Amino acid sequence: MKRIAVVNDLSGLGRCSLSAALPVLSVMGLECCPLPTAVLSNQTGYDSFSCCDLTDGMGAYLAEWKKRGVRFDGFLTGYLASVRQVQHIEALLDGFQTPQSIFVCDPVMADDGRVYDTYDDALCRAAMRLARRANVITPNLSELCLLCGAAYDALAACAQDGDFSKPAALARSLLSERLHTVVVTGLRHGGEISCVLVTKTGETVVTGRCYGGSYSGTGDLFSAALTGELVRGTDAETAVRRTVRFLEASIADSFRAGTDRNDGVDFQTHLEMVL
Ligand code: PXL
Repeated sequence: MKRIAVVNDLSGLGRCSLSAALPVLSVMGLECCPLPTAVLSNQTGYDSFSCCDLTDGMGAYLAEWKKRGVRFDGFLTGYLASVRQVQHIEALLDGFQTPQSIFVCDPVMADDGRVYDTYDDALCRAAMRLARRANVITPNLSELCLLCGAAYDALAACAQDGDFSKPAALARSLLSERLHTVVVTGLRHGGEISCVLVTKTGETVVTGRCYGGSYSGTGDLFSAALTGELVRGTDAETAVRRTVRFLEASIADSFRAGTDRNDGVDFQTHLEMVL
């Protein structure tokens, strides 16, 4: 069975991070091995939360994995709480990444042109360093701009009109021998939301209907389903199409049910879509 190491937190409520990756990758027939960065009562969008930071334990955790001689076919990283966590992820990659494995990095840093409050300059630099080691990245438009040193506003205005030529060109400029796939996510225009997939061989826009605002955990569900597909050997375009359909169905249900955005989306009833 193929095995994927997923570095993320475990949040008791919010259907995000490891609570999203574990069911999705398991249903796909893959072994999801969590490297938890923190345990929270609920994701941080709610009014309050408890958090137990596990950074200090990450080194010993990895040392045990190394002792066992475990091999991974894929790696997935997302939200980062500190530069020290990035250093542990780099140790994970140093110890286990192979030419055959796929590292998918969701370079979480910003949204709507604003860097998240919890990301200072040092953490952004570390997140970008990590993204440079990836084979696949899934930035939103704000993160793409940070990765490329580009200004956000003009690009966002074009994207809102459904013109994705500039994000596609920026994504292409990031491709390297190692980084072969960039998926720019969450491009809203009119009543739709698109992803732009850029690979060495082409560009594709995949569009779904957009329901309501943004829901907790959708980025984590997206990166988990995409990673699972790519590790299973699905081509990038099919992988993105299936992932977008899965998210679209899950978000549609939550929208119709009036689910609070903090509670995440009703993906559990659509897991057969990624079986
Ligand atoms: O889904 C992203 C995410 C993951 N983990 C925690 C979060 C969030 C988003 O707010 O708070 C703890």
